[in-house]
Amino acid sequence: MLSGIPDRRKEEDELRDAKRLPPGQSLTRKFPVLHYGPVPSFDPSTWDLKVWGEVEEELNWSWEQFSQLPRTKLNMDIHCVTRWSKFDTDWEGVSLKRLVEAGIIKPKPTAKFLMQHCEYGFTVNLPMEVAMGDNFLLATHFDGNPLTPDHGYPLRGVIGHIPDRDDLKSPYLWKGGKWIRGLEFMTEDRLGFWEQAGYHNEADIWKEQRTTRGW
Ligand SMILES: Nc1nc2c(c(=O)[nH]1)N[C@H]1C(S)=C(S)[C@@H](COP(=O)(O)O)O[C@H]1N2
Ligand SMILES: [Mo]
Repeated sequence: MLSGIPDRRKEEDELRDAKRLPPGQSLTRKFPVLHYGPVPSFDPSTWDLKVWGEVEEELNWSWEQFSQLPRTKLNMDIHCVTRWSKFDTDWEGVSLKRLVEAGIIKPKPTAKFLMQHCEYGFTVNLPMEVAMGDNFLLATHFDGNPLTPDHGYPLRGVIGHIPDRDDLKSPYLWKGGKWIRGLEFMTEDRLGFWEQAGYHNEADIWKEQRTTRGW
């Protein structure tokens, strides 16, 4: 509706004044879907999540086991490199930080980077200190409901910006992999799928680290 446009602009100006709208971004109230390749199906009897690499103990959780892990809720703003931002989004799932604090996942001191491994070989990398932030979640729910298939059901990484938590690095949304099946802890950094294609490795929303090739 045309009458919605001035409202959207006004809200955008308010968010900019509140320092919540990063440069080059604009507000959307929709939730666009973006990924490469098809949407996988989910079978709870065969699904698993593997944890390997620089950990004291490798793990392999069934869906039932994963569903019993301690749960965390998170409200944050998400920012897509294609220039839309969505504010005050509600997520629920499992926090890597909390799993590590609870001794459920035990990274070795040599673990410096995390690779999220997703269905069909999709990968995305993050430094450990970013993946261990309060703004990174292994999410099963969005807005009180299980994720929809195209947003990553049953499990996705999600990362964004928590207002007033400028102590945390805030990357663009692509740094959360949809349809996660593995967490690999690494000593050295390796580039994920979009990073190999020329997306910026750090992806800081405030520095507009979108790509490395100037497009
Ligand atoms: N498995 C997988 N996860 C992915 C991607 C992908 O291609 N495959 N694309 C990323 C990109 S580029 C973006 S912008 C976000 C989009 O998430 P959304 O579709 O829920 O908005 O997913 C990220 N996670
Ligand atoms: Mo993206």
